[in-house]
Formats: sequence, structure tokens, C-alpha cells
Amino acid sequence: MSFDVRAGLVISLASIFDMDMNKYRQVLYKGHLSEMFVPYMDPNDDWYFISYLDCGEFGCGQSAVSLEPYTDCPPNAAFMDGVFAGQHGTPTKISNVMCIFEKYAGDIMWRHTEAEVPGLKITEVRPDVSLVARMVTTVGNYDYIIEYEFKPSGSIKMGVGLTGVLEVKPVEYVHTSEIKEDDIYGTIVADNTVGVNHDHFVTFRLDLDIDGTDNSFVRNELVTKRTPKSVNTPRKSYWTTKRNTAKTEAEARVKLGLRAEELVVVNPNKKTKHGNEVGYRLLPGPASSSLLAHDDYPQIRAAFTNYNVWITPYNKSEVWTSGLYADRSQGDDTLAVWSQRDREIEKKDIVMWYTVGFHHVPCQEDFPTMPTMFGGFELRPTNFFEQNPVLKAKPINLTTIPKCTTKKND
Ligand SMILES: [Cu+2]
Repeated sequence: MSFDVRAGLVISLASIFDMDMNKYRQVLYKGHLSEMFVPYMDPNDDWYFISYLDCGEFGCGQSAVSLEPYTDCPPNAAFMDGVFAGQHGTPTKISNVMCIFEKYAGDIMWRHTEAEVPGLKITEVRPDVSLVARMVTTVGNYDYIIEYEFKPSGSIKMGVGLTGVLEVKPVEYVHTSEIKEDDIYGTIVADNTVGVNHDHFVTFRLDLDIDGTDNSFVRNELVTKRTPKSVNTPRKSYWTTKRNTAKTEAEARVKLGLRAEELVVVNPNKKTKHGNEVGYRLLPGPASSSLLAHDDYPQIRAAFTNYNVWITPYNKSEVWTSGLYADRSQGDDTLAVWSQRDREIEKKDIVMWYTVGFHHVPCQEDFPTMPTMFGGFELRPTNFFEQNPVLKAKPINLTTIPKCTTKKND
């Protein structure tokens, strides 16, 4: 874990210990926030320009806050400070700006009850205990919880939580029946107060090294097939996978939700003993992408949200998806521009860019502070291990954890 003034929490060299091979294997060389785009949907004079690039304009690290023990992170968390060069070049410290802790939330890692053996009923369960690295960045009114959860199974879950205070505008109305304009661009959330419609697009830069640096991006499309007449079966259809390896950047731009496909980053040089390429699959979150017109000025600056997933070959100058100088950006140095070169990405050190999107139609429960809304995505091993890597995980004795008790109503 390290800390950056623009990204905040940075994960480096995340690897997973392979018990069969008795060694650590690389997964994520480097992962961090690259940008957060928050456009508001009121086109009037006093609001049209509100289309923040939070990390590039304000600094998601610079805006990060000290975490409160016991509440921002659980009692077993360890805390780390963040240091960066301040605006006058002097070292600036934010204490307890990141935390790391083991998390057991009562989930099941794997289980099975074997009831088919005569005279025997076997049950094996393992609890899901994971490692979480977390930070909170408070950019103006909003608080963003950014976390990385590492599971013993090799899965890495990136999480984004939105909470804090809505950006609101004053209006003369207190009730929807009084609205005279066609559109108030939001929802009346309190007397004389409108919560304006907006989006949050949170883009992660993930420099993946799946068991080495030479990686490829595979789109396994699930296609429906009619059962051939030659097969004697009452079934009329089934689905199967159609493998497409993206050769260049253009073939790796993904808008989620348009087709059934599995997105996998593989190392084509490494195969399991059964011949499958070792890889990590992307399990996306809910699909939402920007609804602004492509020629709209904020969207030109944030053209990296035109797709949910992009793949680029590693380039040390391509770190900030909104461009090195986001503040005065005219959109000529974004991921969308770099990607137009359509470089080769097969068997290369590749970088995945993933955008978590939220369309936010405010509601009264979001006022005055909003209960956390959570989103994210997961990177999950796919033919990376020879078999279930946590099969041999020992049962953990959790009896020392205090139990809830039921109270009788007498
Ligand atoms: Cu919001």
C-alpha cells in the first residue's frame, strides 16, 4: 500500500500464494483510482459547468481524510499515514489516511453437505475471511469510500461507496404540485431544496500482470446455438462460448450489458496441466455509462467514460485517464485519445481501465446526508489454479467472537 496525492490509496505488487506451487504468483502490478467524473444535469447558467474531475482537479489523495478508529474501520484495523508534496513543495501528512484489516462478515467461503453417502452425512464449511485496504476521500460535499478486498480464493474486489452531502440548489417550491418549469433537473428533497440529478463515474487503472507480464484480453462470447437435426434430443437450443482475443485496442473497448460475454485477461504463455490458459476474469458491476452527448464539452473532457472497459498497452505516461493536466483539459489528452492509436495489445504488458458508474436521481432519504450507496467489481481467478485454491484451508475456530443473544419478551 502506498499513497499518492492524485490517486490516494495505491495497491502495488498484489500476488497470491499458490499452495500447490509453493510460491507467490503475480496478479496486479499496480492498481489505483485514475479519475472520478461527476457531471450535474442542470444546463442553466449557474450550474452547467459543474462537471467535476475530482482526482485531476482536486486530488483524491489531497482530499483524503483521517480515518476514525472503530467506525471508519473496524477495531482490528491497522492505520497508515499518507505523505505527499503539498502545494508549496513541503511534505504534507494526513495521519491514519489508509487502513488495512481482516474482515469476517459471516460469509461462507465454500461449503458442501454430502447426503448421498448411505449412513453418512458429511458437512464441511469454511468462513470467508478477507483482507481489506480502505481509504475515504471527501471531495467537497461527497465522501467516497474506496476499498480493495483480497480474498484467500485469489479474488480481488474493488469497492466504491458514496455517502456525504448532496449538492443542492435553492428553489421557491416546497411541493411537487407547485413546479411551474418543465424540469427542475432533480428532486425536491426538502423545503425549497432540490437535489440535482448527476452521475458518478469512478475509473480505476489496473496494471495487471497475470502470472507474468505477457497478457492478452479475451472476450468469450456466449452464443445461442440451435441443436442440429442430426442430434437425437428434445432440446432445441443451448449456448456455448465463442472465443475472441482482442488484437488491438479497438477490439477491447467494452460497453457492458450489450452482449453476454466473459471478459478474461489471460497469460497465453502459461497453461494449466489440462491446457487452459491461466487467467483472471472481470466480474463487472451493474452497467451504467455516461448519457451525455459525445460532442458535449464535459463529455469530451471525460471521453474515457464512453466505454466501461478499455485495454491499453502499458505506457508510463498513461496514468491519468483524464490527462496529465485535467484542470484545463480540452479533452486532447484522455484515454479515449490514446486509444485511437489502436495499438497492439496481444501478449503485451496491458493495463485495464474500468469505470464504476452510478446515475444518481436524488431522493429524500439522501438528504441531508446520504446512506452509503455501494458499487464495484471483481477480478476472479479463472483457470489460474489447478483446482479450488482454498480447498485445503483449515476450519477456523471463530468461537472467540462475541455472539448475539436473543431476548425473551416476558
Ligand atoms: Cu450522487
